[in-house]
This record gives sequence, structure tokens and C-alpha cells, in this order.
Amino acid sequence: MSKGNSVVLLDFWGSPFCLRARIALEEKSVTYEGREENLLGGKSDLLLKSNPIHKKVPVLLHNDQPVAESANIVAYIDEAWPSNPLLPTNPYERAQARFWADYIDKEVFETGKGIWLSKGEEGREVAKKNLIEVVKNLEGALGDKSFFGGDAFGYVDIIALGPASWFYAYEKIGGFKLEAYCPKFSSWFKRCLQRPSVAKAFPDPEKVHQLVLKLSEIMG
Ligand code: GS8
Repeated sequence: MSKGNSVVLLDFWGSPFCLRARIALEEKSVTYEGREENLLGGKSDLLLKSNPIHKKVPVLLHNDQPVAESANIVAYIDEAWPSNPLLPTNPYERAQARFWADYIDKEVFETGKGIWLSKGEEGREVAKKNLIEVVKNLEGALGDKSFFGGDAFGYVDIIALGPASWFYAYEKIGGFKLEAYCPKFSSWFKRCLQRPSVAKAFPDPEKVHQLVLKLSEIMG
């Protein structure tokens, strides 16, 4: 890698947010150095310096310039490496893509939390129902298309894949199969996993399940 184009990702393997950045970098065939952060044991000085407001991963350092917040990072990657675009060029379609990315960011991970942070069965059942409702809304946006933007894999797919990487853990903890309620979403998910960029960046679902169990112990 030339000195003028260094790309470093402050990363955490199980993070739904870091996954978005890794997929976008793979989609653009960008060579980068991933630096794993120890979120529980102590964050690196570089992370604290690069994202002083939130102190969270992911942070992308492009030629030492930090970019924070995963949806912002994916949009940045799309602009900095313009070939093989992820966001549509049409202003209306771009606005739609940003709307759904925002919906996913506000609803999916937060709703999912109810499944692994709920103490009782009742709270978990409510969270399960809520998550299914949110995913059904996503199915509405997907319609009969292969990907959220149409025939081509793009921005909203990457944003949605982040929290979807925890769905296996939710299914195990909640004792349900999302496919039974949201078959279109499940087909979309399987389609995405067939992409080399996604397969390469994706964490092992069982490892994520163990991580979520550990987090629910710590935070629950
Ligand atoms: C969320 C990043 C985040 O929560 C984004 O990038 O989209 N809105 C942000 N990162 C977590 C790891 S994933 O659960 C994190 O860095 N946590 C450390 C902390 O909260 O101290």
C-alpha cells in the first residue's frame, strides 16, 4: 500500500456496525489494515483520539484522517472509491436509501436488544413481536427486488446486514425462526451471504451468539 493511501479500520469482530465498514471496503476491493479493539479491556489511544465524541468503533482512518459512525463511513467509502457505486445517483432514490438506512439504525438493533436484555419470558415475547414487525417493514421496502436498491447490492443492504448479523443469536435466545415470519427477508439474507465481500467480512454466527450471551450477562 502506498504511503499516500493508507486505510486503517479500528474494528471489533462481533460489532454489527464494524461489519458494515468491512463489507463496504471489500465491495470496493480496498486493501486495508484492520486493528481489533479491546472494547472491554481498554480502548486504544488511537480510538480515543480518533473518535473523541463517541469513543466507539468503527473508525476508518484514511491517510490518518478519521471518519466515525458506520453509516457515515459506508457513504464516505462510496465517495472516496467511486467505482462500483453503493448509493444510487438519482436524488430521490438516494433519499429513499437514506430513509431506510436511518430506519434500520433507529429500530433494528434497539428492538433486538429487548430479546437479549429482557429478564422474563414476557418481555422477550414482546421484543420478538416488535422485531418481527420491524423486519416486516423492511420486507415491504424490499418488495420483490433482489436487493434493497433493485438488482444491484448497495448501501441499504450493507446497513441492514450489520444488525442482521446478530439475528442468529436472537433466534437462539428467543427460540424462534425469523424465516417462519419473514421469508422474503430470509431469502435476501441468504442471497447477500453468497457475495464474496459479505462472506469474507461476516462473523461466525455461533461466535456472535456466545458474545451476545456474554453481553447479556454483563449488561442484563
Ligand atoms: C454505533 C457504534 C457502536 O455502538 C455506529 O458506528 O453506527 N452509531 C454507531 N460501537 C460499539 C461496538 S458494537 O456494539 C462500541 O464501540 N462500543 C464501545 C462503547 O460503547 O464503549
